[in-house]
Formats: sequence, C-alpha cells, structure tokens
Amino acid sequence: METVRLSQRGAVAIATIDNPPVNALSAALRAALVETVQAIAADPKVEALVIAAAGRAFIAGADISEFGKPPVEPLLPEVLNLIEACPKPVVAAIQGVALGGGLEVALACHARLAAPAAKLGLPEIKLGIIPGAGGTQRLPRLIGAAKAFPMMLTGEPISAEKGAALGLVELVSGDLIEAAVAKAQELAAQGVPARTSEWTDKLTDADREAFEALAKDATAKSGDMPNAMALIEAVRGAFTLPFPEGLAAERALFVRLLADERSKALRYAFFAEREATHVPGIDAGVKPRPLAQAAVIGAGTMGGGIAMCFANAGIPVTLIETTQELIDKGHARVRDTYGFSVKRGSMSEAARDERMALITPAVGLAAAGNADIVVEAAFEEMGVKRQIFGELDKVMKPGAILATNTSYLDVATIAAATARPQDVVGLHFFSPANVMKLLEIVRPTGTAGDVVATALALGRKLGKVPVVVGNCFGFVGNRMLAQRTRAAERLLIAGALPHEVDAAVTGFGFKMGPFAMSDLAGGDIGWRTRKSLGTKAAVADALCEAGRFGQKTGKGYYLYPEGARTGQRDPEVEALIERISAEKGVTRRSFTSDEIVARLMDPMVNEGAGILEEGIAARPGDIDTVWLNGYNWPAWRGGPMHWADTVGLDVIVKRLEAQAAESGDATLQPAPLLRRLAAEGKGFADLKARAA
Ligand code: 3H9
Repeated sequence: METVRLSQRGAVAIATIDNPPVNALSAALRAALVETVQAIAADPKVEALVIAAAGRAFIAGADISEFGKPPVEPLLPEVLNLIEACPKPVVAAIQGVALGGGLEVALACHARLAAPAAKLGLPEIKLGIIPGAGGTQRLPRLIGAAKAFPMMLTGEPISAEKGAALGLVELVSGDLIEAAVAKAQELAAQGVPARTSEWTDKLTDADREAFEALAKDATAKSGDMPNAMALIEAVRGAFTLPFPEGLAAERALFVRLLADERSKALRYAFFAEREATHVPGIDAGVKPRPLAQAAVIGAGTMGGGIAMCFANAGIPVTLIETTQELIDKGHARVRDTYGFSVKRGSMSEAARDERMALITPAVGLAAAGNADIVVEAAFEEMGVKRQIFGELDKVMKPGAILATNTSYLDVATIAAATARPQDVVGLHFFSPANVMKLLEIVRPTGTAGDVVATALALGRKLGKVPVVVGNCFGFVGNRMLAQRTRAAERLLIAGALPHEVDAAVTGFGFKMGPFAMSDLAGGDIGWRTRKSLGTKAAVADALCEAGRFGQKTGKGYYLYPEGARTGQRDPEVEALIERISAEKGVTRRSFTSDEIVARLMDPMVNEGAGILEEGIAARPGDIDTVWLNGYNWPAWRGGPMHWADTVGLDVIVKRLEAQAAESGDATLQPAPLLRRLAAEGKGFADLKARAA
C-alpha cells in the first residue's frame, strides 16, 4: 500500500499521507517521505510542497509498535532534517491530531497551517520517553522554551486556537488545502524562510530564566521518573548547544529512556488498553444499538456520578429515586459536584447549566420507560436488584439495555428476574464515577453480542476505558482486590503494622496504602460484606466492633484528630493487633518493604491467573487495564500481570508456595496456569487471547 499519495496544484505538489488507522510514522511511511521530498527537490516543475494527511489524524507520532525492535532506516530525525533542508518551501496542512513525531514533522516544515479541529501535542512523556526527533530543540526555538516545556512536561495536546496564539501554527477556518497551497505559493515567491533550527530570537535570557523556574518546580514534583529529568536536560540543550549537538543529545536521552523498564511498561499499557476494546467473539460487524436517552436508578453518590457521565457526553438522562426527598437530595448533590468544578475554574457556568439541563430528576421506575439504556445503581443487595429488574422489565421498551452497576453480585441472577436476559449487562463504574476511567462491562453468558458492543461503544463515548469481563463474584478488579485485602490482614497478624504495610505500598508507587484506603472508604463497607458472606477478618472486625470505621469516625487503623487529613499511628490499634497475634499463637516478626509487597501482590497475581484460566478475562492485558484505570496501580509498573512477568513467574510460584506452607492456607497455592507458565519458563505475555 502506498503510504504517501502525490498530486499537484499548479507548481505546488501535495503529498497526502495515508497510513491507517492514525498515520503513524512507520518505516514504510518514513521511507516514502524521504522519497517524496527528494523527488520534489529534483523536479523542476514543482516549486513547493504541502504535506497533508488523509483520515482523522494528521500524524499520531512514531509507530509505537516499532519501539523496542531494532531501528530501521531512515530514522525519523534524518527524515525531518531532510524536510527542513529541502530547497523548496514545505508547508504542513494539519487537519487532525499532530502528536509526538507528527508534530515534529510539522515543526521541521517551513510553515504550519491548522484546521480548528486540529490538536497539537508532544505526549512522549506519557510513554516514559521524551520527543526524539527534534521536538525538544525545534519547539523552544519556535515558541520559546517557557511555553514549549509545559507542553512536553504534561504531554497534553493543545487546540489549534491555542497553537495559533503561541505562534506554533496559523489557524485556517476555510479550506485547509487551498490555504496551504496559497501559503506554499507565497513562500515559493519569497524563497524558503529561515528554518526552525536556525531560529534564535525566542531563546532569550528572560525565556531561559522562566524555563529554569519551571524546571526547578518540575524537578521537585517529578519523583523518580527519569524522563522528566531527561526532558529538562534536553530542553536546556536548546540554549547551551548548537542545533546538531542539541539534536544528538536529545536522541541519546531518547534511546536510553526507550530501553528503561518503566517506558516499556507504559507502552505495554497503551496497547493493552486499546486491545481491550477488541473483544473476542464480537467483531467489528456487530452493530451497537442506538442510545439517545438514558436513565439511572438511584441518585446516591454512585448514581449521581453515572448520570453526570451521560450528561458530560451530551446524552439526556433521567435520574430516578423512590421519593421526592431522595431525588431532591441526589439532584442537588450533582449540582454541587459540578459547582466544585466551576469554583475550581475547570468548568464554565454555562457548561454546568447545559449539563444540568440534560439531567431530569424523577420519582418512580416508570420514568425510565422512554430510555434506550437504564443503569441501576441501587443498594447492593440481590433482593433489591431483582425486584428493580423485574419492574424494569415491565416498563422498558423492547430492545432497551438493562444494566446493573453491581460491584460483585451475580449479573445472571439479576438478569433472570427479567424475561429478556439477553438485554441485561453489568456496567461497573468506579467511584467517583464521573472521574474514574475504568468501566468493567460484565457479560454473563446469556448477554447478546450487540449489547456488549453497545456497552463498549458507550464506554468510549463516555470517555471511559472499557474492559469486558466475565460474570463471577467481584468480576476482575474486586475479586483480585479481595486477595490483597486478605493478604494485608494476614501481614498484620504475622507481625507488620498498618503504617509499615501502607509505606511499602506507597513506596511501590500506589498513591495510598490499603489501610489508609480502608479508613478513607469506611471500614464498615467491608465489614457488612464479610457478614453477608459469613467470612471473618480478626483485626478489621475488631476495629469495626469498636466503632472505628475510619476517617468518618475519627479513627480506624489510624487516628484522625480534628482536621487531620492523614492518619496518625495509634498505640491502641497496635496493641490490639499484637493481642490478636498472641491469641492466634503467632510469634510476630518484622518484614522488609519488599517482603510486604510480595505478600500483598503475589496472591493478586495468583487470582489473576485463575481469572484467565476461567476465561473471566480474555487476556492478561485486560486485567492490567482494569488495575491501571480503576485501582490506581502505578502506570509505570504496567499492571499486576505485567509486573509479575518482570519479577519472573517462577519466583512468584516459589513465594506463594512458601506463603501457603507458612499460613496453612491452601488458597495460596499457585494456580495451575501460573505453575504451568513458570515451569515452561514463560510469562503471561506469552498467552494468546482466549476465544469467547
Ligand atoms: C513519538 O512520536 C516519538 C517521537 O518523538 C520520536 C520518534 C523517533 N503507533 O487510540 P485509538 C493505534 S512517540 C502505533 O483506539 P482514537 C492503536 O493501537 C508517539 N499505533 O484511536 C489502535 O490500534 P488498534 C507519540 C498507534 O481515535 C488504533 O491506532 N504519539 C499509534 O481513540 C486506534 O487508536 C502518541 O503517543 C501509534 N503512535 O485515538 C499518540 N497511535 O485499532 C498515541 C494509535 O489495532 N495515540 N495507534 O487497536 C493516541 O493518543 C491515540 O491513538 C489517538 C487516536 C489520539 C491518535
């Protein structure tokens, strides 16, 4: 397939890049660009070149799937040097996203025109790397380092309008190609303007001072992410080094970062997230059902948050409660939540009013009757859910999708309360629903394929990261979390203290440890679940029996004196834990942070192996996507299954065997799949996706 199509308008050649799906700069495209520029330079009938693109994206950047493989010539920096050095003017016509290497292509051109819908960004930082084809050198030269650096540090793309204000592009509201051809003709008449690499007027002393101030701030905040430090070093090179040396220094840093395990994990996560949307058994031909109107049952924190997700995506939604008082309260809570965004300045009052206008409060299930999809977010109890679904079955129109937001109950049993189980699916949002990215789509065997396809399309429309999972207790995320919770309790009894466990977990990269998290969420939630399941947790139960539910009661695993946001160690709790260890005849011992991490995470990985074996998740990457987007697993560790591969499955098997022997808990014995992979010297990455 040709990745670049050439056409001609008078003396201007137009090279249209066409490399679906997103015009990534694959080796073939790089070679085609070189060939094009060389041909244009040598063609006496051509005076200028426009680089344009077909499809949604201008260029989404380097082809990330090539990273980690031996580099193939021509390398992108060479291609861009060739474009920049072209003796005839080259104009970029940016109609969609220009990201990473894509923006770097545009920076090497002699002029950049952008349509209003274009987005411009250097997102490399999110992949654990830095721009590696001149971005750190050309962007500061073009707009100044103080403006260029934040774009590279956050990795967030900017609008074409903002790009125009920064002097990065010229905004074109009419026909982009016409405007680019006119620009090319104008430049051809004037001669090639100064190349970006030759610009020096933006790199002033004041700019450097402003950049250094930003760099100091970034150094303080960046933790141990090596790419933020490398980015600062590379950008500084724009001031201290001649262009070719700055480019070489940038490249050396880029290559070093590419080999770092942290970047590998981030790239793995990028592809895992996208692969999760390709569900075995649901091919692209399965058409999603149209969703024009939604309804949400239950206006608590969760239901209100889900209603906001619909409104944020422009879908009208009826928010339903059982009484006027409850709906008034729930509706007001939604308004208040939007109000916080307005106060923070992240949302205008007009946008808030627009969204509130999409949310209609109502009393009684009949109000859901006109909806194409209803999401039930009522009390987490099977009887309640079955009763609601039985009634929904009577009021919903044929073909409507009936979804439950249950976080662990059996969706098939809920579906069986209706005469249309094929239309029932689990849509498990995470709290706060309007913020958290993950959407577990729970698919009991009876759910129709087009219902799953609709749920996936809806997930993307709501800006979520959807992952399809099978129907089992706790699905993927909470089923694995339960293992970590049990492991944390075991650690307390074996000799660790809450602050030691939490410190090990935050040291691993989580924002919060399990005990601080439990205190935040409220220990009574887990207590209620344990009671309903008939399970016990000696320390957790004892704390709840003493009324220590966490932050809301001022004490839990920690003490929260008036106004304290982080907990303080409580000698009373530590004495209680020691007493429970003694009652159980355990001689307490100390644990290193590494031991704590292993004891918490290995059982989760083991459960993940079971989940794969049972087909509850189709791929290890689906499990990792769940943990990265719903449970704040540190992104640069790639998720629990990827992490297990980096540790080595044989190591994890040995550690689990030792834990099982020490605790006498047979559930800690390695799952058959884990044992098999370890014995074969393989990792989870070697597994192929399971067919549905
Ligand atoms: C870089 O440029 C380094 C340079 O500085 C230096 C180099 C020397 N490569 O997200 P979607 C695939 S680093 C390969 O679902 P959307 C993706 O896997 C790069 N593949 O669509 C998926 O495949 P599939 C800097 C890529 O419309 C399909 O395209 N650039 C790439 O929601 C559709 O993707 C970035 O970090 C890629 N670069 O969003 C941008 N990008 O269908 C990364 C996408 O088989 N990309 N694919 O599952 C994005 O942010 C989004 O994909 C984009 C489209 C906004 C472009």
